[in-house]
Amino acid sequence: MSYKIGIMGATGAVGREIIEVLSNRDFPVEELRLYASQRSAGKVMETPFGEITIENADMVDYSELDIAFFAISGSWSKANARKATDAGCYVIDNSSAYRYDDNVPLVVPEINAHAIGDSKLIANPNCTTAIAAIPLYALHKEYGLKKVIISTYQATSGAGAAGMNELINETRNYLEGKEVKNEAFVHPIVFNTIPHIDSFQENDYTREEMKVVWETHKIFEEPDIPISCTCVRIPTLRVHGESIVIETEKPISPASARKLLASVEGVELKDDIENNVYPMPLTATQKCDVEVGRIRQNIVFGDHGLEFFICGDQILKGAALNAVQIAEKLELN
Ligand code: 2RA
Repeated sequence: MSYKIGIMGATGAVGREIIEVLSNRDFPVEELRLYASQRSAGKVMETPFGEITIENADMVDYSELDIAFFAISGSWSKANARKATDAGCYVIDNSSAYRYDDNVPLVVPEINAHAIGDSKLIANPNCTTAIAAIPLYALHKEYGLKKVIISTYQATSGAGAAGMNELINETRNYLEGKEVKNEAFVHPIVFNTIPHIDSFQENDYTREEMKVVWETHKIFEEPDIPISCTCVRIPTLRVHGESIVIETEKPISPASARKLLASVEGVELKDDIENNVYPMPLTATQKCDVEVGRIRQNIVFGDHGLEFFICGDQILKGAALNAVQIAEKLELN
């Protein structure tokens, strides 16, 4: 059996990556249709499935599709998702529009594929959450998470192709002594770090930081684990790094955690400090697995505490790969 697939937002960084992932994972595609704004409609895209003419995303007949990947904006998803599911099409939504809706499953397939049930609309988590969830859930199952504190080092790809281009252009302009103009980020990102991603909330955390809390609770089905996060944008292209400190219910040692994590689907253990091997954006780029390393006993929580660093490709596990993995779990007729 193969399926009619639509990608909404096909010209964006995530949309383009979904096309590649569908091809790399041999997803059974009968027909691939690409959609974007009116501005891009009519242009032709080279894809592993051949040349495809982009169609206007506001003119879709969803009854002609089995699965639609939404990689546009939250407001666009809100306006279109139910239209699509009412027409019998599955929607995998990459925006935050439905992530916190109790009636819509939020899924990392390695963890909670069961949550999909018979829902035709499935939300894909925020990249920062999805990447951290892979090692964290395995540690939670084995040792019980009592507290989680995360600090992130997020790539410009989080703001899409515009964010990546801004880093490249600002760097070029800076080195050529030209004026550096920022648009995608609230400050210049070249030679800078910005502790501000998404909007500030009433509690002075940003929405990006609270997404990690809300989404991890929902995916783990554990609403009471205390989680805190600080999200920082750094001048890298497409991999998010995260420093994670956990306090656990049961005693935990770096050796036992390493042994466990080495066997977890979606984790690549990179933890050999003698040889300077640890997770880095340069090595995690274009990788499906999340690199995990710098595993050590946390000196605050002692034998109930662990500290480690992870790097995950924001466009892959943080978006496109997770979305396609969700599609692989759908029970399509
Ligand atoms: C970011 N997490 O990195 C966001 C993208 N979804 O900006």
